[in-house]
Amino acid sequence: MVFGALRKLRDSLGKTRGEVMGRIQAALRREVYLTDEFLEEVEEILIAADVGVDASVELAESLRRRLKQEKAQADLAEVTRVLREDVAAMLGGEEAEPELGGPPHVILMVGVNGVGKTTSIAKLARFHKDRGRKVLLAAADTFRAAAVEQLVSWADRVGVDVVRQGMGSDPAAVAFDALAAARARGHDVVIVDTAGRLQNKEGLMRELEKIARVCGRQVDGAPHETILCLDANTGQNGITQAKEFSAVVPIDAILLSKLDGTAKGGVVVAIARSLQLPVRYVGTGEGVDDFALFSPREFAEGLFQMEEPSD
Ligand SMILES: Nc1nc2c(ncn2[C@@H]2O[C@H](COP(=O)(O)OP(=O)(O)OP(=O)(O)O)[C@@H](O)[C@H]2O)c(=O)[nH]1
Ligand SMILES: [Mg+2]
Repeated sequence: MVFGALRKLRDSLGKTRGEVMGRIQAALRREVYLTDEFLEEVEEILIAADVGVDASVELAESLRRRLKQEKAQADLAEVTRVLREDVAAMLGGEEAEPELGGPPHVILMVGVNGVGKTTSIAKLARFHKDRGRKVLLAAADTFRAAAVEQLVSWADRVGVDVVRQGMGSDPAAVAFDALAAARARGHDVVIVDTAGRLQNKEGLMRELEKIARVCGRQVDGAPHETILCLDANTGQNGITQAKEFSAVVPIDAILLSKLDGTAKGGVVVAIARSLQLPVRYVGTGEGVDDFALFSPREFAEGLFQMEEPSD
């Protein structure tokens, strides 16, 4: 199961990998030596994959330093190896299971509209259920029509409980009810769904603050894990979202969704560098199992992996 999950992360990087490695390979066909032009091109390729300017410059610089010492002639296997090692080191650590608070361990899922919060909640519910925990979902997106039904339908499919109220009711009240229910019925994990909100909409952002505060009144230290869901396709814009959300509720971890559909998977590096926040989970497809704990090593290997020669 663990190996399957790791393969998902690697597979989901297919588009980004194809783009990055294809271009590096093409550049190497033209340049036999590690020239400045080649290194600049690597830098550009990384920036195009949304690795971020600072990290891209640093990675190209390290290639120059490390490979010039070893040999001047550029070799794809060597370039790939150094990039892998450097990116893994930049991201640091190994994948880690989340530490649980509570009980119940309270997770608050936040993010802008349509990034994949509700789908990711279903995946996360499955993740905890697979570990033998009793999970309860709180349908605190009472804003968007059909949001509650969407969550209830996921809860049914995954086989976990859900607390709901009517459309338009106070989301903080739904969270309050859910936590009370979890305490009464012995749930280990509560995951609170929230409405998508643009980071510059003051009223909705205040509402988020209120939801978090109400959780803290019900359960000590709650929310224990506030997860910001970012869509990998939005690339660098995700960093702005993270900064704005962090100003309202302290974010503990990033869940990067839709890694499967993007050639901009390098944004993981940019996020890790410019925010002091770990990317802890990734979404690798639309299904409930298309989910993985983020592994820096697996990510680096998945990104810089030589394709089978096609000619
Ligand atoms: N390919 C892919 N699609 C995803 C992933 N995660 C979510 N989606 C899709 O993204 C779309 C939006 O997902 P939702 O879970 O409804 O997003 P949301 O953030 O809850 O949206 P709002 O509640 O409207 O703010 C759906 O079509 C999902 O199937 C993923 O990891 N990969
Ligand atoms: Mg939703």
